[in-house]
Amino acid sequence: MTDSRLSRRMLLAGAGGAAIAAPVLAQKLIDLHLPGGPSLRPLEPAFPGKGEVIVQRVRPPLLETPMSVFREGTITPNDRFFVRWNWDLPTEVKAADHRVAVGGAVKQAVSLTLDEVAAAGEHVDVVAINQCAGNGRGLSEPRVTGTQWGNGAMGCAKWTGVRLRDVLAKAGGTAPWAKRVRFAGLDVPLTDGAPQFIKSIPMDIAMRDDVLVAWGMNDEPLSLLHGFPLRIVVPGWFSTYWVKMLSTIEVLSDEEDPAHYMADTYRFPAAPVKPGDKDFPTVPITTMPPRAFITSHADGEAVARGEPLTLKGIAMGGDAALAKVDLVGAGLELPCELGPDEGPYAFRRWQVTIPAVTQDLAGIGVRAANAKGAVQPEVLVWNPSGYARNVIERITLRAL
Ligand SMILES: Nc1nc2c(c(=O)[nH]1)N[C@H]1C(S)=C(S)[C@@H](COP(=O)(O)O)O[C@H]1N2
Ligand SMILES: [Mo]
Repeated sequence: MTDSRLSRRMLLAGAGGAAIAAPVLAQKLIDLHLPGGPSLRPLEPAFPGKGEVIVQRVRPPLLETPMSVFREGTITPNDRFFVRWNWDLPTEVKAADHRVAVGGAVKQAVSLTLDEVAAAGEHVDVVAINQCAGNGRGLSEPRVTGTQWGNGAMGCAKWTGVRLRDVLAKAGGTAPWAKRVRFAGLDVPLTDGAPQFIKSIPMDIAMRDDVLVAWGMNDEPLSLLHGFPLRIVVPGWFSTYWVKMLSTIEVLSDEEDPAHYMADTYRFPAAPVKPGDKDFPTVPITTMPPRAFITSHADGEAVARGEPLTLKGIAMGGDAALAKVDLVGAGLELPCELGPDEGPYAFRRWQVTIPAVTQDLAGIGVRAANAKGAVQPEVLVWNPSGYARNVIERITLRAL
């Protein structure tokens, strides 16, 4: 894609219509099988700018991808991709007026147009999973507060952009004492004095080859919902760091970032806690652990007794390549065959055949392990915000 075509497409998208939906009256409901609370959600066939998605909240939008979307392929279509905004988003962003301020511990603060960002360096494609740190939170037992997501707050796309480090170079590079790089977007807080959505990553992560300031999502310009015109992409890290509608890049001189969404939320207990525990030390949510899902069959489905059964699904390594996937449970432990490798941060398909189903398959699941040796745990690592769920997901199939 040439730069001028890129800019033209950016401008076209920027002139586009409203991203914010009028409240929808969904005809259909979907059961997310959330324990301990209301489990039905509207399945909206045509949320503005989207295809069929689960509406968790209209404004600010929280849209979930139905698990059926993950049945085929490894790339999540843009119109089915989950959406999460902490605060509201502007209904229009004019590409021609948009600037990205790059400042803080840099040689010379600059304000860059979209063309300047696009010309900052080589254009890079990365296939990577964007997963909310709270994905699967609604499945926590006991229940925790926050968006009651099923497992559909994740998706995999091809992201196109320039390297963040090339954008930092436009400001003459960072100071030798620079410690972190901080991002903010055009979010519109809904109440006075509400904290701004600001996130930051350590310098060594910011300098990685595959950390991008991206404008492309599956060969289309980012939609407003996904952060038009630019967003940060940090492969292997939870998407809380993937700041959308990027308007500010600030290089910090301190190791610790006091911003609300760094210091107070999106944190995980430093050591295991029990429901009710208080005042325990926490660490920021950062990298993703491995996960795997059965997509060919749903919990409770009937399968043919005495016949072979092929199960299929998707898996991810998290912050390292997927190493293996095993089918476990109901007295089985079978290695799964892995599909094509689309890069360490992408979904990868798996499949396995049980030679003959002799009984109900109670509590079967798939267990992913990654190249760093992380393996999905048997038991949920419960935490009060339901972050980083990666317990083995189990279903029961009835033999008929
Ligand atoms: N500007 C901005 N960027 C943001 C957020 C936000 O509230 N504002 N939410 C983050 C969180 S918590 C998630 S899970 C992802 C969701 O990305 P998506 O909507 O493109 O799927 O965006 C991240 N980037
Ligand atoms: Mo998130």
